[in-house]
Amino acid sequence: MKRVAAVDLGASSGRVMRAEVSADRLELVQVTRFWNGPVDLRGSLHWDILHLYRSVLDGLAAAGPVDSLGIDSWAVDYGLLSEGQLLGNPFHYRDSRTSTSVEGVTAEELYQITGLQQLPINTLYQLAAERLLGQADTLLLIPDLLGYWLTGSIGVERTNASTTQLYDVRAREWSCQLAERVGVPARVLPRLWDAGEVVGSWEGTPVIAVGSHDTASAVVAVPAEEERFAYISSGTWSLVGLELAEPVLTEEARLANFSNEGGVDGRIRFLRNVMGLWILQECQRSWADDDLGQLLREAAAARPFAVLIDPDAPEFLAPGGMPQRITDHIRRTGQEVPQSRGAVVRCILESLALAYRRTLRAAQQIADKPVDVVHVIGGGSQNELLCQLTADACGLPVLAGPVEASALGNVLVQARALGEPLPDLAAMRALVRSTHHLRRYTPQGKPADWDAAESRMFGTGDFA
Ligand code: ADP
Ligand code: LRH
Repeated sequence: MKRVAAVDLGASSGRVMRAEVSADRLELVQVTRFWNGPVDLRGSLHWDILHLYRSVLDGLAAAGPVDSLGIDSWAVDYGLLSEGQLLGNPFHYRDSRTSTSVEGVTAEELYQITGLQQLPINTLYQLAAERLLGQADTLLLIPDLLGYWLTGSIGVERTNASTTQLYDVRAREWSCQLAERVGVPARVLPRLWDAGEVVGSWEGTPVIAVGSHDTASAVVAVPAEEERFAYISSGTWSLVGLELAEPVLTEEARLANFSNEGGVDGRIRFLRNVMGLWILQECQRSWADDDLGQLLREAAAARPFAVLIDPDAPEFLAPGGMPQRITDHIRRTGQEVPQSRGAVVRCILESLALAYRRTLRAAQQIADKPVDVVHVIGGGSQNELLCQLTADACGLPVLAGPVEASALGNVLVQARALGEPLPDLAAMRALVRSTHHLRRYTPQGKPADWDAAESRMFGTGDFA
C-alpha cells in the first residue's frame, strides 16, 4: 500500500487530497479545498498564483507524511522565468488580450503539427500578446511552475504541453520550428517529462510528474470497462470526447474544431471544449445565489425546450454580467427571454446537453469510433438533471462519477510509479470501478424533441 498526496487545481477550486492505494484499494480524502478564480487587476485577468502556492504548501503540510506527491491543474496558462525568477503575475486564460490569429503559419499547418482546436485561450495565442517574452529564458505551465517552486526542477509534463499549440502531437516533442516561426524563442521551452517520472523532491518527499493537465488525469480515472466509451469531464469546462490510440488530423476534424490532446501512456484525447458549468457558475455569482440544489430543483420543474443558447458562443467566455449576456443572446436569436432563475438554469443545462450530443456525434463519426456509453466525471457528475438530459439528448446511457476524477488519476499514476501493480490504464480504471459507486442514467423522453431542439439551435444560422 502507498500513501500519496495529490494537488488538483481546478479553475473554480483547488484541493489537496491524500490517498491510500494498492492493487485493490483506492481511498481518497480531501485534506483542504480553497477558492480559485480570476482576479481583475485594472482590466487584466490573472490567477492569484502566490495564494495558490501558499494553499498548496498548507495542504501538503496538513496531509502529513506521504510516499510521493503530484500536481495537476487546468491547462494552457504559464509563468515566465528569467534566471529562476517569475516575471510578472500569470494571466488567466479568460483575459481579453488574445485572438485566434497568429502570423507565420496557416491554420491548416498549425493543425497538422499540433492537432489542436482553435481557442483564444491556447498558450500560443497568449504568447502572441505577451510583453515579457523577450526577457524570459523559461516558460513553465502552472503545475510545473508550482512544482519548480517546490523542487527547483525545471521541465514541462507532456500532457499539458500538448495543450499549448506549440507541441508536435505526432513527434511528442515541442515543435521548436513552429515556435520560432510564430515568434516564440525555442530557448524558453524546457525539457519534457512523461507522467510517472520522478522530477525532484520536496522536504524529502519525491515529487512525481502525473498527467499534469487535469483533464488528462481525469481521463485516467474514467471507470470504463470496454473500449467503446465517450467521456465528459464536467467542471468549469466540459471536455467532451473519446480516447484514441492515434491523432486524427483530417480536414474534417480541423473544421469541426476537435483537439488531439496528449493523454497518459501515449493515448490521444480527441475532444472539444464545451463552455460547461462556467455559465451557471457565473450566473450564480451575479445572482449571489449559492443554493445550487434549489436552482436545480426549479430548473427541473421549468418548461422543457422553452429557450436555447449556443453555450460555445464567444460572448460567454469572459467573466461578469452572465445573466445579461444570456438575455442578449436570447433576444438576438429571436427567442423569448426566461422570466425566472429556474428557467435560465434549465436553458443552460438543455443547451449544454445539446452541445454534448452534437460534439459526441461528430467525434464518433470523424474518428470512426462508435460508443455505447458516456462517462460523466468531475464536479458536474453530481448534477442529476444535467446527467439525465445528457442521456436523453445523446440517446446513450450515462454513467456518472467519480466526482474527483482528476485527483484519482493523479493518485493512480503516482501509485504505479511507486511500484503498485497497476500496469496499465485498464487496471487503473478497474480499480476506480471497484471502489467507486457510479450512478446510471438511461435515456428517457422523446428523441424527436431533441432532434427538433438541435435543428432550432444549430440548423437555422441564427446561432453564429
Ligand atoms: P473545476 O475542477 O473546473 O474547478 P469541478 O470539477 O470542481 O470544477 O466542478 C465544479 C462544478 O461542479 C460546479 O460548477 C458545480 O456546477 C458542480 N457541482 C459541484 N457540487 C455539486 C452538487 N452537489 N450538485 C450538482 N453540481 C455540483
Ligand atoms: C479544465 C481545463 C481544460 C482546458 C481548460 C483551460 O480544467 O484544463 O481541459 O481546456 O481547463
